[in-house]
Order: sequence, then C-alpha cells, then structure tokens
Amino acid sequence: MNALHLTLPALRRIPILAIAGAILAWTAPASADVVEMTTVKDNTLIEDPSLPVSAGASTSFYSGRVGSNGGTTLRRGLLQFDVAAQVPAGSTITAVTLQVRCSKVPTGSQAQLIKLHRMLASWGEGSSVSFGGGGAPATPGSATWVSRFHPDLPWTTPGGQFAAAPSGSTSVGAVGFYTFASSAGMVADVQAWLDDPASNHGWAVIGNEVVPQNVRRFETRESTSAWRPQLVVTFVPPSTNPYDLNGDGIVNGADLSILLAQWGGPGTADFNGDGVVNGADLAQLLGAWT
Ligand SMILES: [Ca+2]
Ligand SMILES: [Ca+2]
Ligand SMILES: [Ca+2]
Repeated sequence: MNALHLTLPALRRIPILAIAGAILAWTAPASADVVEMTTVKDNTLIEDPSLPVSAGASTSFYSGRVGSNGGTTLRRGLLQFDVAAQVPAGSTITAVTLQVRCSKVPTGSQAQLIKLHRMLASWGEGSSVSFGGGGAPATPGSATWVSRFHPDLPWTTPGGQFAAAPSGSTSVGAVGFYTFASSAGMVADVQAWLDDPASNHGWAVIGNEVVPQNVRRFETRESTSAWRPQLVVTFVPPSTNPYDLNGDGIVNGADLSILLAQWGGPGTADFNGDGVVNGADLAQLLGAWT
C-alpha cells in the first residue's frame, strides 16, 4: 500500500502499530439492500412493412422472428424500469437480476437464447392493444418499428437503437418463469440509469432473429401481477459515515489512503475541523474503522 511508505517526515508521527492493527481488523463491506420493481413501460417493436403497429397496452411482448403466418418478420421487446425512483441516488449497484414469464412458445421450437441490449434512445408505450403478435394500429406516442414515438419521431435505425453488445442473456425453452442472472453488463446499465436517469431507456429484449418460428411471448406490466417483468436490484446505499471518505460503505485502508494523501494540509479528512489533517484526525478514523 503506497500510503504506508514512511519516507515523508510527517508520516513518521503516525502510530504505525495502530494502522497495522486496524488493517488486520479489515471486515466485510456493509450489508446491501434489495429492491424489486416491475416495468414502468413495456412494448414490442413489430416489423410490419404495411402499416405502423404497436402493442404498448397489451399483456404481452414478443422477441424473435415469427413464422410464415406472420410473414417471418421480427419482434423486439422493450422494457424500462424506473431505477432512480427505487434506489437512493449515490448507491453502488452490486447485482441485478431480471425475471420474466414466457407465456407462449411455437410448437417444436427448441430453447432460444434471449438477450438484453441497452436501449440508446427514448421510446413510447402508447395505448395500442393487440391480442396477438401482429400488433394493432399505433396510437400517438407509440413505439413502432420505424418510430420512437409514432408518428413524428423516427428511430435513426428502423427496429430501434440499442447497444450492439448484449448486457445479459438467458435461455428460454418452454412456458414458465426465466431469470436473467446478474452480469457485469446488467449491473453497469442499472448503475448508469441510477447515476443519470436521463440515459435510462431500458433494454431491448432480442430473441432468435435468424430462424423463423422461434419467437417467444412474455408477459408485460399489463398482465397479472405475478407474471410481470420483475427487476431485482441489490445495492449499497450511499454512506452517511464521515470517515468513509470514498463512500463505499466501509471505513478501511482505502479511506486511510485518502487521509494520508491529505496529511499536513486541509482536506475532507480534517474531521475535527482544525484546518489540518494530522494524527488527531487519524485517531478518529481508526476509531471508526469497520
Ligand atoms: Ca406495456
Ligand atoms: Ca470507504
Ligand atoms: Ca484536523
């Protein structure tokens, strides 16, 4: 640890044994909190060459390429969660899982990998109700294959703008519940949505877009409550401990390093407010060690 180099004269006054003892007392991070939420918007982008259709108020969304009865066209689900309304600002996201219920599978379709891609532009839910996968005429503000908000605001790319790399995935076979296990990409997305809510446009849910007749139907927020998409976010809330200088929820060597870097001058580690970071402040930090 660089902070323990003792070549600087000022640092010779640090009680070395106290620091060593405190480091040995290193403990696990603060316990995390968990919140669950369903979507605030969900919809399906429905590829239809003839007219703008949507399904924002339907009880289901679709992912994948439909069979010949539907013209072998594409369906892409859209899900958005209001993370910032549920998780305190400044929190550190540590895990994210998403549960969905698959409610219909084409006969003979093998399990398909369903992937989450972070959406890069906002989109609308509208009020179109469709009882199948073909959609219904788009109402004003609906997301369609060509528009983020029907009829006036098109996607730059028909079919929606989303990150090329998936953030998470899961294999979906028969009807039932499926969970996208926490991944670094899903955690990063949700952290970004918390830190900058204006960037939160949710995920596209992308199925098999190559082989027809492998589409999956999932339930939306308009479905019965137990079947709605459910996002589970585990997070460490922001620290209210003044000695937790880096705000990670624990007082440990990382905070000690910050204090030592401020040694002899003013700084955030001047806990007693006397204008200088020195042994008195160090003693307080060590006393608050977690
Ligand atoms: Ca919806
Ligand atoms: Ca800390
Ligand atoms: Ca001080």
